[in-house]
Parts: sequence; C-alpha cells; structure tokens
Amino acid sequence: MTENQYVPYQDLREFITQVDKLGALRRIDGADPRFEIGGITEVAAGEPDCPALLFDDIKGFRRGFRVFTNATVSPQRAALALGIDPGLRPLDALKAWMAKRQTLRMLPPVEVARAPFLQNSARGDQVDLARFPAPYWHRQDGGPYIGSGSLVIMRDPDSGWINASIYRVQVHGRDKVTVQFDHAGRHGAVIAKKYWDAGKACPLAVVNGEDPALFVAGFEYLPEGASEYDFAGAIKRAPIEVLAGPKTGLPLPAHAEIILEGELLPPDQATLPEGPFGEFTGYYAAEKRPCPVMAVTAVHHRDDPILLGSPPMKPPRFHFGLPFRAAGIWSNLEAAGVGDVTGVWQHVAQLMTVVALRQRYDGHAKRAALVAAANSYMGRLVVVVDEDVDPSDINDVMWAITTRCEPSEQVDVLRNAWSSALDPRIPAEAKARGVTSHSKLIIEAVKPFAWKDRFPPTSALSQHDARAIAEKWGAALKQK
Ligand SMILES: Cc1cc2nc3c(=O)[nH]c(=O)nc-3n(C[C@H](O)[C@H](O)[C@H](O)COP(=O)(O)O)c2cc1C
Ligand SMILES: [Mn+2]
Repeated sequence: MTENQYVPYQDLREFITQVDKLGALRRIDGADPRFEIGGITEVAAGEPDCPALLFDDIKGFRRGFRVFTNATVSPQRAALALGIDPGLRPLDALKAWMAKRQTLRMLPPVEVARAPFLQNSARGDQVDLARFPAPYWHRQDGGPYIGSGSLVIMRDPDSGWINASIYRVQVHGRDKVTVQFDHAGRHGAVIAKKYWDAGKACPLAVVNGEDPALFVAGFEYLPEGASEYDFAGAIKRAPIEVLAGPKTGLPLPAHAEIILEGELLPPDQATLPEGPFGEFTGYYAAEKRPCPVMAVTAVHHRDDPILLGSPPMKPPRFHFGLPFRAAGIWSNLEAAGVGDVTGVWQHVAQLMTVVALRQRYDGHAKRAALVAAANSYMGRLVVVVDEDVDPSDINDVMWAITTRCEPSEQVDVLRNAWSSALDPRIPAEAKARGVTSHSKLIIEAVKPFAWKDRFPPTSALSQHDARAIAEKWGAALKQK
C-alpha cells in the first residue's frame, strides 16, 4: 500500500476488521467496567506489541454493547488510521504523514439519506445512559466517562462553521453528562459562549465510536472556522457521510456507533463538579471542578454498538503511536528555513522532543532546538542529535546525550515557556495565580560543530548496515 491509496476502512467497524487482519486484535469477555477495562487497557498498552482490545459481555451490561480500546496506540495502527502503509518503520511513517499533511485538501462532508446510527433511538424520558458501558478508567476518577475519545459537535451561530473535536465527557445521570474544556480558547468553549451570551443553551452532539480519521482530526490544531470533518475527509480522500441529527439538526457522522444529542446549559443555570480524571501525564493535576452540563434529549445507536475508549495513561503510553505533534514541529522547522532535519520525534507522551539533523554551520543545532522548544507543548526536555542517531529510539538518544554533550557547554534553560494547568510540577499556589508556564531544558547532544569531523568515529553499525543485516540475517536470529 502506498500513502496515496484510499484509506482502507469506512468506519470504526471496518478499521477493527483491518486491525484483526494485522493480527493485532484481542477479544476480551467478562471484564468489569469499574477499573478492570481501564487496567487491562493500560497493561496491554505497555506491552511491546501493544494489542488493540475489543471488550464484550461486559459485567452488568448487555452482550453486544462493546468497548474498543488502544485503537491507535501502536505506530502501526496510527499509520493505518491515516491511510499510510502500516509496514513502514515508525520514523518513515511519521515523515510520510508530515508530507501528506502538508498537501491535504480539505474535503467537506456529504449528506446521506440513511444512517446506521438511527437503528435505535430514544428520546426524552426514554433516554438512559446507564445502558452503555461507560468505564471508570482509573482508581481515583470522579465517575464513569462515556467520552474519553469522543467527538463533540457544535455549530458556530454566526458563521455556521462546524467544530468537531475531542473533549472528555463524564456521565452524571441517566440524561446528564459534563463536557470539559481545558481552557477558554478551545473552539467548543468559544462557540458555547456565543450561545450563552445570548441567553441560550448551546445545541451539541457527542459522537462515540467514530471513524478513526475523525478521531485523528479531533486532536489536530485547526484554525477557527476550519472543520475537523473536512480534515478527516482530506485524510481519507473521501468525504465523511453525515445526516442531520433529529433533535439538533447538526451534521452527524452516519456510520458512528453511539450519538448523544442535547444542549449545553449556560453555566449560570447549571454546572456539576467534574473529575478528577487521570491525565496523559500520569497524574491527577486538578481537583473536581465545576463544568458545563449537557442535558441529553436523544440517544441513537447502531445495533450492538461499540464505544471507542481512549483513556489517558501513564507515559510512554499515548493515544497515538505516531507522535503527530512532532510532525507539526518538523513542518515548523521546514517553514522556518531550518534545513537538513532528518527526523523529529516525541517521547514520554509528547513531554520530550528530539530533533535529528545534519549540522551545516555553527549554531544550526541551537536554531532547531529553539523552534522545537517554542512549539513543544508541556515538554520540559528538548534534545538535538546528529543525523546518525535515530530520534525515535530512546536508547540511541541517551547514547548521544551521554557521549556527545558536555553539560558545561551544551545545555540551556529557557524560562516562562509554554506548559499547561495540567503540569504536575507547577505548584498549586502558582497555578492559583494563573501560572501555567514552566522552563525547558535544551540539550545539544551533537558533536561540537567546530571539531565535528575530528570527533572519534563511531564503532557501531550504521543504521543502513544494521538494516541490511536485519534483512539478510533476521530470520536466522529469530530461530530457536
Ligand atoms: C483522547 C483525547 C482526549 C482529550 N481530552 C480533552 C479534554 O477533555 N478537554 C480538552 O479541552 N481537550 C482535550 N483533548 C485535546 C483536544 O482534543 C485538542 O487539543 C483539539 O485540538 C482541540 O480542538 P479545538 O481546537 O477544536 O478546540 C483531548 C485529546 C485527545 C486525543
Ligand atoms: Mn476546532
């Protein structure tokens, strides 16, 4: 398969079939949604082959009401979701995505007449979210979350722009959930505020069990006015099929599994204490907080619906096995004219960024580090390595740090840089004053430019030789 080929799935079900064909699907019956589904998901995500999991016969729920987790946690399945050859080595797959992303042509959705999500509908008093196996993902979570990888759909009242991104959704009762915006700049928060300022509730839909291309799109930073639907269509090179929701009129993905329609109430009418919820840093950074409430007025679902679960987990586990934000930084470096970059990667669930480059001039490495540091959300550690080091291999990176970096000459600390209220190391008192910045450590783990050609030569195999050996002798090495 080439990266130009059509994405080989229509919806989540076909994606699961593809995952099964790759031998990466495990079916698990009888797990408890209270901490067991979350626990099994976290253990599996830490294994080298990191399988995807399809839970059925969930304790206390109807057989057929399923939960799918670790969908895109491996590099191979993250590539599959993007329509990129899952056989590529991870750094090559990320490079292919960086290139594809730069040339994507936004493709608006198309309306269709029929939608599988209307196979089952409940309205008004009939709505009962307790029918769906929303897991308690981590031990100290404040409640069950139906939305851990769900899209929230809203329409801008002025322009008609449809925003569709991922915000977590906690269940509080048979027809009540909360939707959590990290900060007021989230597009969902911006749109909701317009309705609230006009004294109205904000119509919205929560889409669970969406197409993986929508899951990827829901995580992208798109500008205001751009729709994640169009971006997902661009990834697939085929428009997302939508049908107007019977209650809200919002365009809803026809092939999604479970959809809630309703209204997000103005916070001066209602809020509910939300969280805490385990974060992707591996901590609970915030206590219970008041959060906007969605009154659910209709629920639709396919027969035997599948909830796409994507709980945050302790690093290195992350929702996406290819570091998509590193592809963004790679593009930023190219756009800034920093040439000869041979790779960009992020480790520790995006908290560490590594740039590999072929040094051309003195200061080249620092220039790359500064661009990368500027765009490393919450990342305290930025490392630059030479082109013979694989930035996606943490052992290779540590080898470069310990043999090429003289700390008294090649590290810098940048202060007051981009982090978040989720940063566990910012003291609570500082957060209370509005501090959400931290400092970043830059490590130039490169041969010093002035004498790089006299640096002791490496004795290890080159990446090229190592690959050739693996191809020729790999089978012999695997024999028992
Ligand atoms: C699995 C997952 C869960 C997320 N949960 C939240 C969340 O609860 N709140 C939030 O504001 N952002 C969350 N995000 C990040 C946003 O989806 C992401 O930053 C997105 O670009 C925001 O879209 P927007 O620009 O349309 O607001 C999550 C991302 C992923 C992948
Ligand atoms: Mn958006």
